[in-house]
Amino acid sequence: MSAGEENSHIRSGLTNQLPDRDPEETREWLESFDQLLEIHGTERAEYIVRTLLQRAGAKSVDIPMVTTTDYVNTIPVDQEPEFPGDEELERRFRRILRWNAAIMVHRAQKEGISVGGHISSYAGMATLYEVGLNHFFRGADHPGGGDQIFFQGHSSPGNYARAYLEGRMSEEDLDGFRQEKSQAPHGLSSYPHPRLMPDFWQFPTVSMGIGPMNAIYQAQFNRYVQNRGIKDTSEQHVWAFLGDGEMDEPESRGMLQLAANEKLDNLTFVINCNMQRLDGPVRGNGKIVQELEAFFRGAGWNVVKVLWGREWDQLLDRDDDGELVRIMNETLDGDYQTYKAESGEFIREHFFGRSEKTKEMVSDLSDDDIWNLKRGGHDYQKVYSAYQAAAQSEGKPTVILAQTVKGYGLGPSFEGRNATHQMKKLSVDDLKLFRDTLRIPVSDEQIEADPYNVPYYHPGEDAEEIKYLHERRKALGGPLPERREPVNTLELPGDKAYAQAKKGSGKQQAATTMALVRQLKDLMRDKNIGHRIVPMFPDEARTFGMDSFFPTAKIYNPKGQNYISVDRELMLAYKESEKGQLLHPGINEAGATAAFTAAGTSYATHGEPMIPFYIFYSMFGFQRTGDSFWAAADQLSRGFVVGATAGRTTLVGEGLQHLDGHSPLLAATNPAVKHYDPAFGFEIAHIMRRGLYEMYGDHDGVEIDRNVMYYLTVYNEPVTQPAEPEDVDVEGILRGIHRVSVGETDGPKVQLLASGVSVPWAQEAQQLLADDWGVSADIWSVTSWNQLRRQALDVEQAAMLDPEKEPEVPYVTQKLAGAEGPIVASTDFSTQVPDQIRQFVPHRFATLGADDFGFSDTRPAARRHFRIDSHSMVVRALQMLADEGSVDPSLAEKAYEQYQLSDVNAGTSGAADED
Ligand SMILES: Cc1ncc(C[n+]2csc(CCOP(=O)(O)OP(=O)(O)O)c2C)c(N)n1
Ligand SMILES: [Mg+2]
Repeated sequence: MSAGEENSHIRSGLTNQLPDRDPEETREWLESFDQLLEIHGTERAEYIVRTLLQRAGAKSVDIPMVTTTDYVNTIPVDQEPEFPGDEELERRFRRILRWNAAIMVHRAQKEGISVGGHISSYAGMATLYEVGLNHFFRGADHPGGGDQIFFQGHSSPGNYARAYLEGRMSEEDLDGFRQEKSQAPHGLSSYPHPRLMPDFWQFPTVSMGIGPMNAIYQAQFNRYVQNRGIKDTSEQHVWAFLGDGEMDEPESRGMLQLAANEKLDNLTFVINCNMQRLDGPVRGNGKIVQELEAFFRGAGWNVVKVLWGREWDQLLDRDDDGELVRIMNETLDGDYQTYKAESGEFIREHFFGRSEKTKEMVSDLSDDDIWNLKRGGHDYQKVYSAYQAAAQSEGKPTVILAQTVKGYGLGPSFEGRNATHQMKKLSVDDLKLFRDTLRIPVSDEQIEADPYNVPYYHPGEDAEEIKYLHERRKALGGPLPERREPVNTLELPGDKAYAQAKKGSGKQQAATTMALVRQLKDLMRDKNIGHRIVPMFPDEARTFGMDSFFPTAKIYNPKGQNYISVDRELMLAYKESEKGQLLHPGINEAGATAAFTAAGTSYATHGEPMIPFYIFYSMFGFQRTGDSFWAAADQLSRGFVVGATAGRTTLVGEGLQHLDGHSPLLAATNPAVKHYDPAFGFEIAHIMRRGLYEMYGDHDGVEIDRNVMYYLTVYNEPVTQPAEPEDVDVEGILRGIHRVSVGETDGPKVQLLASGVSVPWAQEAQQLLADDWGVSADIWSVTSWNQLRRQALDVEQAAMLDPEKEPEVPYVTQKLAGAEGPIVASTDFSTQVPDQIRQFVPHRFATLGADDFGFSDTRPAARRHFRIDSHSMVVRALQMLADEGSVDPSLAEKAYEQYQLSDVNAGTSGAADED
């Protein structure tokens, strides 16, 4: 790929049809260019043209973009700032870091332990971390607030090794790597997991692709709190360390536009381009750096390439005719990788040997000298220059593309090898070589005595390099990573904020989505927490009736609203503002989940509790972005997620891909998520109030987990919202089940358990059972099948662990203890949802659910198809009563006929309206 070919689009881009208004002047310019080329050669000519292009850009002369530049460092040598650190001292402790990181992983492979780990990634990225940690990354005590650093997941050994040198971790801690329980309290998590090490890690990163997304939204959120006047974050910078392989994830690239559009110059991606992923080369036949350069630049980012160490400077300086740059441009990544797994001699022959001129250039260098021509990502000076350029970038986020060698310094068995990613052990020979390279004072005897327990090395607190290391971190505001939780409680709204929901909807009908939105509005009016609420919706506000928020709360847009809005005259005009409260990520559930995570962890990251309410189409929540919710849970996020338009039959007219019959099950798999499926507005009010209390209430010494996400499924079918009963069973609502109606017929008893939108069907069924069959049904609203199951399992577990003690009875069992007759449980979800409580129910138990894919039809037809409607409940109840001998078996058959249960057109459960 020569520069000329690469940039050919410039010519096509500039094809212009304007007449030449001054041919004479044009000719003079062309002549001077020709002269320049003739006298000073291609390289100089390229340089001048590039400089002119830069100047043109700076003066806003519109020139089509150059998507890639030559395969050399972006920052010219003469523009490199002076490195302010003590390079020798830094190199000294960096060697120790690399030793201890590798030894920690190696020691964890002892016989009988063998818990894995990664050595090579950190070895290759140590300089990238260290330049940041010694000169750029601010700790939490910095006057401007701490930076937020997304460390690469599988490079965690490097972070632990540093914490050891800093005295934050002991040898015992390092020996607890990946043995979290068996070595507790010294266990260390494999990767950055705030949930497992809440004082250390801030951001979970190891699921590839989530780190880049979350970093972008963290940077956006920092601006959001700034613009809304909640916190001055102007000095805080977000840095994300990513692998070149990780950049293959669509999530890694899919949100770049947002960062550019919002001019997030508080964000830097550092991509470690070691040209390798897990199995082998990232782009063996191509050039990942060039690909990423074009991609990021196209998205509007500032791109800084750090490809070559200082040893190359004088060679490039002598490259008058651009021959060296040409072979640099043309060499494939697969070859670059191989060079570093071979030798100086090999590089002389296969790289420099490609052209007589370049061969000649290195004729006076020894093979060792050639071997020591380093990659830019291992050079302090070059990396420092790049970081400074990133820190000073204005108006654009920066990506640093740093070329490195995977397994750097680990010797020939590791460096650049395809298998290096997964190599966890060092042979005795590797250990000795590694020790020699790093100059670690560990003897052959020490290595040979017990090759699995090779000693760590710490030069002592008084060593010059350790003092320096401490000084640097002190000057930058304390250690990193570090997670703090400065604020935990808020003054929460009292009864008044929830009063409306208690009244019900009177004669009108309203969907639970509406009830939730109304409640949210009331909370947003609260003087203490109202401004802390962050409603967010991926382009569905109108679907959920939240367009009513637009004119008052306004949609956050750092640019404000610079156009004449088409609906400006309307009451519910679409209003954007730099102070807007609503986050509208576009049609972007992944982005919204990332925004949720940033807002939901602000209590820790910024010491400013913010309360996200992320409202989405329930089908596109846990199913689509389950991994992001997993990361949100890891990051100890707090907040509310709302699956609106829930149910497999309720979202009328939509089809297979919209109809959610299983999100409660997906939510159940996330231990930090509490799912509720409320039927009525007053239940919603109690649930939201409890959620806020758990997250930010004063717990008065009682241990209650604050790090929870409340997931509420709400529906768009209008139903009669009853007023809250006088004797409302609040505890029942919050723990998962409460009785909403007692059957008053004098006859056999049955219990109808329902949740969400199926409670009204149970109400119809109660009536039918009484009127047509003389059966008395009680109705229970099961607000959380998931929580009932969890509590019951906890109780069983406790009983197993303490057999002497009188076992506690699960809550659901207690609640249903006195209830008579069989149980029919139904939901608008699949049967697995209610089936979760089956073993804890002391009754005959049948579940009705929508188990197949959803489809488009009217609500009554769909519910009849799945046999979950009120008539199906009646027939099922009669069958069960017959099984028990409480009614004549012919009743069920009669009911089946009478209600035409086999006819989908005979169903009546469900309104035709939407809300
Ligand atoms: C979503 C996801 N898929 C797969 C993995 C397993 N994995 C861990 S590291 C890795 C290779 C990473 O390569 P790269 O991003 O280039 O990192 P580096 O070369 O710096 O180690 C893979 C596939 C993962 N962590 N996350
Ligand atoms: Mg890589």
